[in-house]
Amino acid sequence: YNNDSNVAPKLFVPKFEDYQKVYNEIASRLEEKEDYDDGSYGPVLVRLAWHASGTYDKETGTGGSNGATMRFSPESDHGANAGLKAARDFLEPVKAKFPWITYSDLWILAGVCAIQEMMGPTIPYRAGRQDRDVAACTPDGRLPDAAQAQDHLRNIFYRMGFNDQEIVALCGAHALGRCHTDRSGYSGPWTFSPTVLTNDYYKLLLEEKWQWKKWNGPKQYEDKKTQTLMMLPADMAIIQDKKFKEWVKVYAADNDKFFEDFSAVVKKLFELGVPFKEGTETWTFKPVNA
Ligand code: ZEM
Repeated sequence: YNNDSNVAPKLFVPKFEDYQKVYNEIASRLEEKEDYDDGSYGPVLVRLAWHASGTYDKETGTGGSNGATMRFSPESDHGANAGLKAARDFLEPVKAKFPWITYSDLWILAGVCAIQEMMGPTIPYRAGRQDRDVAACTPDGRLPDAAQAQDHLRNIFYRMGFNDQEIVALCGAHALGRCHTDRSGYSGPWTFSPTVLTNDYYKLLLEEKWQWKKWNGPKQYEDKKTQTLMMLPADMAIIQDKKFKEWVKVYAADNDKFFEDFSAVVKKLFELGVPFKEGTETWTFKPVNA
C-alpha cells in the first residue's frame, strides 16, 4: 500500500509550546503598535475577552467564551460591543500566522497576554474552545449597563455565576483603558496609568472626591481634583453598596490580595461555558515584556 490516499493525514495537535508562540506573537505586536490610544492595544484586548465571556447564562448554558460569535452580526453590532472591531482586527494577522488556533481560544489568550504584559498577575489558561456559527449569537442585553447600579450589577453577574466578592474583583479591570465617546459615549480613563494593572481603581474610588461631570454626554463622574479621571455610575455603585464596599477596601489596601483574587476570577470568567475535555492541562505563559 504505497499509496498516499491510504495514509491517514497527520493531525497537528498543538501543545503548550505552540500556544506560547501565539502568546509571544501577541506580546510582540503589543510592543510594536504603541501608537494606539494610551500606548497599547492591551486594554481593548482585555475588553474583547471579557465581552466574549460575559454573555454566559448559567441557567441555559448559553453564551460564554466558547464560540467567538462576536465575529458575526447581530452580536458584533450590540451597543455594548462598540469599538471591539479594533481588537478583533488587531488579532487577524495572528490568526493568519497560526491558523490552527480557534478564534475563541485566540481572543481569550489575547486577554491573558494583555493582562500579563500590562504587569498584571499570571492568568492560568486552558485551551479547547471551539468556534461556533452565527446561530450561537447571544441576545443583546447580557452585558452590564454602565448607567445602572448595584441591583443591576448583581442581576447580570449572578446570572454568570459570580458572587459579590468576585464582582468587585472583576471591576478592578477598570484600572486599565478608558472610555471613548465614539464607542460607549463616556469619556476618559479611570486611573493615571491605564496601561499598567494596579489596584489604583479601588484606591481612587475611596480616596478621591467624585462629582458629576458637567457636559452633554451621558451621566458620569469626574474626580474633583484634576477632572481628568472618570467613574461610571456602575463603578460608583460598588462604593455605594455596603457589601461591595467592604471588598473595595480590601483590594485598595492590598495589591497582592487583589492580584490573587483577580487572577482566579478572570480565569473563571474566561472559562464560562467552555466544555473542556477531561484532563485538559492548565498552562501559565511566560511574560515577554512585563
Ligand atoms: Zn468595562 N467598560 N465594564 N469591564 N472595560 C468599558 C471599558 C473597559 C462596564 C462598562 O460599561 C464599560 C468590566 C466590567 C464593566 C474593561 C474591562 C472590564 C467601557 C468604555 C464601559 C462603558 C468602553 C469604551 O468607550 O471604549 C460595566 C458597566 C461593567 C460592570 C461592572 C469587566 C468585568 C472587565 C474585565 C474583567 C476594559 C479593559 C475597558 C477599557 C477598554 C479600552 O478600550 O480602553
